[in-house]
Amino acid sequence: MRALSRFLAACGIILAAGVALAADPVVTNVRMAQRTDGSGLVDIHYDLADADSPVLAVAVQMSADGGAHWDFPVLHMTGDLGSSVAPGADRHITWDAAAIPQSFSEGQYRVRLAASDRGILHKPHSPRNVAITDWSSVNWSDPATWERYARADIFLAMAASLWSQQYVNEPVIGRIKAINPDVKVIGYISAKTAQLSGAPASANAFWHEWYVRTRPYWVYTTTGDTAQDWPGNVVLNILNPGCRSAMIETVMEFQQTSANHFDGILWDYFNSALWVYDGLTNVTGLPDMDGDGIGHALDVDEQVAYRNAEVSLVSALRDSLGEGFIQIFNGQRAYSDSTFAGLADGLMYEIFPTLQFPAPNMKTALDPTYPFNLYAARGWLRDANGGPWVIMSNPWRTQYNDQNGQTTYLLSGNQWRAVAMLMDGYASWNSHDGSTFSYTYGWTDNDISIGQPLGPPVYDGNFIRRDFQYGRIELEWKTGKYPDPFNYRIWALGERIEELAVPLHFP
Ligand SMILES: [Ca+2]
Ligand SMILES: [Ca+2]
Repeated sequence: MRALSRFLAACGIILAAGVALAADPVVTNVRMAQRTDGSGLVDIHYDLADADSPVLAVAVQMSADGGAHWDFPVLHMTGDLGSSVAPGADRHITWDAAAIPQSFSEGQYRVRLAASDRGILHKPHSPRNVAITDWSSVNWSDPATWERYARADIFLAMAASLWSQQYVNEPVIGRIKAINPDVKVIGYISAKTAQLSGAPASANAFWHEWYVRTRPYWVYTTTGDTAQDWPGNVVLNILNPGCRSAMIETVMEFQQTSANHFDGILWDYFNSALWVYDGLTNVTGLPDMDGDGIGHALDVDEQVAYRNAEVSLVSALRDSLGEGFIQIFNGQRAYSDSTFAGLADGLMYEIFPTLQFPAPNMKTALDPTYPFNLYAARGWLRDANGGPWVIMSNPWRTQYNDQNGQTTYLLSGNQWRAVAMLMDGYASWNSHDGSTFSYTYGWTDNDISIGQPLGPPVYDGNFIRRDFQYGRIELEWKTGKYPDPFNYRIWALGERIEELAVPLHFP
């Protein structure tokens, strides 16, 4: 590669969440210079200080365009980077730029360092395809939590958690955004039920208020029982405008009075007809929203009214909280109803790709000739708010024996990232803790940054390829079916940085 020295510039940044009595890490005096001995080595020096932390996590970020984008691949760097760097003057990183297989053009290269005293590595990623789905109970007062969640581009949180009494005066979302102003924080809201557990005054503040306000609008069954779609979740009569108003006013009130202001909400969820879990044991009869004695599943008029009510709910929220308030839909209606999807800023594909897509499910999801493929669905969505966001999430756990005979867990986030890189979606990582429907925080074991896509993916027989500024992705079909639908390889500057070809995985 060519001499870089003319183009190198350096700067330091601080990434730390300040709390009283704790000292933030400080990076200063960042210098970058290529050696003149013909080795091609580049030295990066910096000073690192933190009054009360013996080790810091330091991540390198690079820009090839003078700092406009920080998504240049960070490869072949050794020295004072990683999860345990001691503070001190003249910390030193060596960048063996000559070891990078592909020559890269001259540009305005810059480096910056992100230091964390919470052990979080703020590595670059690209394209903007990283999501987190966490509907569990999280300690939002922990500064490490703010840093961990700030790494995502979009984060689906449980609205009731951040709107609980505990955090009514604690601007958690603001603290996350202080670390990453670009992250979108989206709150989970039920589109059709209230939880019985919200009844007591001691319950979660949001779910209690939701329960109280929607209590007049419970749906009953054809035998007069309380209708539920899931154990403990009472079905609400969204056909009634009063019910929709109660739901939306509750969202508005918490959005305004809480210290935590979401960028938008995730509606969970919209189907073309009411879905009821068939394992309910303590409910008799069939849900009957219009009270005509005909159960919902058999009542065509009621299903039409239900679909219209979903549209009314979305429209009313938009009227109340504005065009700029993001609305993401979970549920299968928007996966194939382009008009309805046109009301959404984003879609969540839950248990991706097992819902919606006919066998072989993953291959169908990426098949341009399938009318409801991911590219098509993305094209139906609104983009006025920075989206669209197509979020693929799957908490199920898959394991296999790798090339060393060891049990290896498949990170579905890594697999779906390959999909997201093809169709400009967002892969959600998950902890895969083994429990059903456990949507909990997870992160990749391999941060990847190869810049922006250069064009659409190219299909060639069993292969799909897409080129990026600094690399490419190659996907090769296997069964086409979850959980092992394809092999893939991701390259950065001519170097293989990730590969999955079960049982092989790299790195
Ligand atoms: Ca510190
Ligand atoms: Ca009915």
